[in-house]
Amino acid sequence: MTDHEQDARIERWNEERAAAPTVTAAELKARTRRSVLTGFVGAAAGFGGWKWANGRPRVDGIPGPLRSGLEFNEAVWTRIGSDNRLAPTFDESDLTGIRVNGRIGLRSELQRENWRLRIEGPDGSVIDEIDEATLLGFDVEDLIVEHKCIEGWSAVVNWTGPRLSSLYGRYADEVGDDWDNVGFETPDGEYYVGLDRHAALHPQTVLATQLDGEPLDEEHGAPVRLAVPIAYGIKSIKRIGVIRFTKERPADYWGERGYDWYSLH
Ligand SMILES: Nc1nc2c(c(=O)[nH]1)N[C@H]1C(S)=C(S)[C@@H](COP(=O)(O)O)O[C@H]1N2
Ligand SMILES: [Mo]
Repeated sequence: MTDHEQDARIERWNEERAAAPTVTAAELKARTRRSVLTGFVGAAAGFGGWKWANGRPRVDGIPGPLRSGLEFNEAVWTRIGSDNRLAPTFDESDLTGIRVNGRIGLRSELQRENWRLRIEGPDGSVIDEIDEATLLGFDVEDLIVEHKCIEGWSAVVNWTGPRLSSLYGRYADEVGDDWDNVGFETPDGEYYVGLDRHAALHPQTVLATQLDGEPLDEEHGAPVRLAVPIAYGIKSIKRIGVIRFTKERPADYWGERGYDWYSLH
């Protein structure tokens, strides 16, 4: 694919996004509240569930049990209204340093010289296996953003590495356009996350090879980890071994354990 074709493709996606219905925050609340209330009240009426919901503490005037339904729907709706929204960026003076959190998929010893990043297409074919030197040859994005963990802490971090969209650009001919999601796995398959196309192609979604200006160390995910500033930290998988462009929604470690699949914040 030529640069021109690539540009045309990106332009078309941006137009598709711009043409997608957007809702204001107020509309969103009203719409979501309405759909939650009709859905929940309808289902609960026969069981006396409405009475139960009404007896619970209220948050923002909505009974507690309905509130969690609202939050779920908001997470879904937020995607639609926020397509071009960027996560806030910070200054170097705001950097806080980041702890090591989560070692799932990092337990086996890493042999750097044998490590490869495998790229797979929608039909399951292996498109390329990139070594570290090749990965370090990509143009990079440099971002200072907040990393938010669902456990309730956050840190301001500087991520450096190629945009995932640049990687896709490099392989767009082979990968094609017949995909809606991207799945990522550690080399041992123990940790895995999925991003939808929007999160994957978001300009702040990067394959980070540096943290706070230094090469990533192994506990933070060397040789390469994902940084997805529009989503919670659970999506920022460390030590990526496989990137798979797929039609289906990929398996997601924390999604399978009850967290919202999108986990946007
Ligand atoms: N492979 C792998 N990646 C992972 C995790 C993990 O357990 N294993 N934990 C996630 C969570 S919950 C967070 S908050 C961040 C933490 O990244 P850090 O250790 O660089 O702070 O990594 C994410 N990526
Ligand atoms: Mo996290």
